Amino acid sequence: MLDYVDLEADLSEEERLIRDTAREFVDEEVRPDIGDHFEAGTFPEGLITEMGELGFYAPNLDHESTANVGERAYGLLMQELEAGDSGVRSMASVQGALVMYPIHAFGSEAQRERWLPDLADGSAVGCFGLTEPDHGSNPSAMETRAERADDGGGYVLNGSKTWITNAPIADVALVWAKDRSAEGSPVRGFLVETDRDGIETNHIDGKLSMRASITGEISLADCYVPAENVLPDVSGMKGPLSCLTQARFGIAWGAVGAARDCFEAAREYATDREQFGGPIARFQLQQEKLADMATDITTAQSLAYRLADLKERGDLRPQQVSMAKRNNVRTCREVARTAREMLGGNGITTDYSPMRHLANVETVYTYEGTDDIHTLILGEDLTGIAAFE
Ligand code: TGC
Ligand code: FAD
Repeated sequence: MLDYVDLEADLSEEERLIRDTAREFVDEEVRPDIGDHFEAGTFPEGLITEMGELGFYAPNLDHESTANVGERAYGLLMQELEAGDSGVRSMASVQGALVMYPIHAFGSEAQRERWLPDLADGSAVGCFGLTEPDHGSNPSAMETRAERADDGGGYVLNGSKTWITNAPIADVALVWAKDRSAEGSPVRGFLVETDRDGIETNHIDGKLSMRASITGEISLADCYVPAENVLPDVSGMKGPLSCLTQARFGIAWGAVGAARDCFEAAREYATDREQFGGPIARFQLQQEKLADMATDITTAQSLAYRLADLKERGDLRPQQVSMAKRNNVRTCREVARTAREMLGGNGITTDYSPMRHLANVETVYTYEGTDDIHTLILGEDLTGIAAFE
């Protein structure tokens, strides 16, 4: 397995254990039939509780229901899951970074008790509703709104969210909406149980990317939630954007895993496949591709390791996460394309992983902030001038 600058040497026993557990899980439970799920457009739903039992949801949170491991261990977990499929890492990202993290960071004690144990063991599934049909890259323009209910104690939600991972199978949706009852209508987070009246979640079909992942819409029509379902400790865009920083950190690691899986498939194929009387790996053109891929993956992985160290000591800035998300997903996209090419005609099938990773990475390039948006976040950080306004 590619580890060109021996990063393995610096791993603790705990980090190796988590990485090896995730690698074994992917080898035994994901690889054998993920190609079939990708073709069928289904998520292997049996894995949801299995991943919970293995402690794969938000193990980096400090809570009695989670493992409380370090950020590098968490990153290694995301790396191994995405080496299997981006849909599997997405499952863990959404549940952990986008639902459990905000409940842990901004929720009440009652919300933590109600949801964290069930989300941690996979007996409940959560989803994160930020994107709307008319507001993707600019969520602060969202139209979903919360108004005080007549009883004065709760809220009534109206609006719609789209492209929401796991919405159709979720037990709880964390819906971000503008609170019209407060001065300036700040964005607040609402925990909406999906069996309430007034909420509907519909499946989005026809995806040609991230096919082994469930995606849906959320429609809210006069959906009542009691006041105790509002996340009490955050108000404004900082709430959802803080969650995105957590998930983008995981994606920066995950992209390295998918890229590594493509590289390994290409290296093995090039050594086995014979043309012109010998393995194609003997041709300098093929060797250059492998050398470029290995170098780019190693660079991306080094950035991910550095990010984890900064996060561990509390010094990580969102803009640094943007740099890593942008760079590592770009690397993955390029590596997947080159690996697919090296596999020739066989490379376009689900018998090999590169084309599946290549299709998935189009989503990863777009969600959690498009490549363009991360470019502009970096541009603002480097110049002090925001391009968004
Ligand atoms: P802005 O005015 O810049 O900031 C508002 C407040 O938020 C703070 N902040 C952040 N905090 C933590 N992490 C970040 N990344 C943060 N970015 C900003 C900021 O300091 C400020 O705080 P305060 O205290 O001063 O109020 O915010 P803006 O509304 O102008 O946002 C700008 C922009 C364009 C960068 C932002 O909207 C953005 O990132 N857009 C991209 C949208 C996006 O990424 N959507 C993702 C949806 S979820 C998803 O895709 C899940 S897929 C998961 C899966 O399946 O794996
Ligand atoms: P738009 O914002 O309309 O962008 C279209 C194009 O315009 C892009 O190329 C973009 O880079 C470019 N663009 C936009 N603004 C600028 C600018 N200022 N300067 C230059 N170029 C610009 N969202 C959730 O809330 N929860 C989820 O769980 C979730 N899961 C997802 C799962 C999948 C499979 C997919 C595909 C998406 C998911 N999303 C989710 C939504 C995702 O975050 C959005 O698709 C993404 O933020 C981009 O928004 P958009 O699709 O509306 O594109």
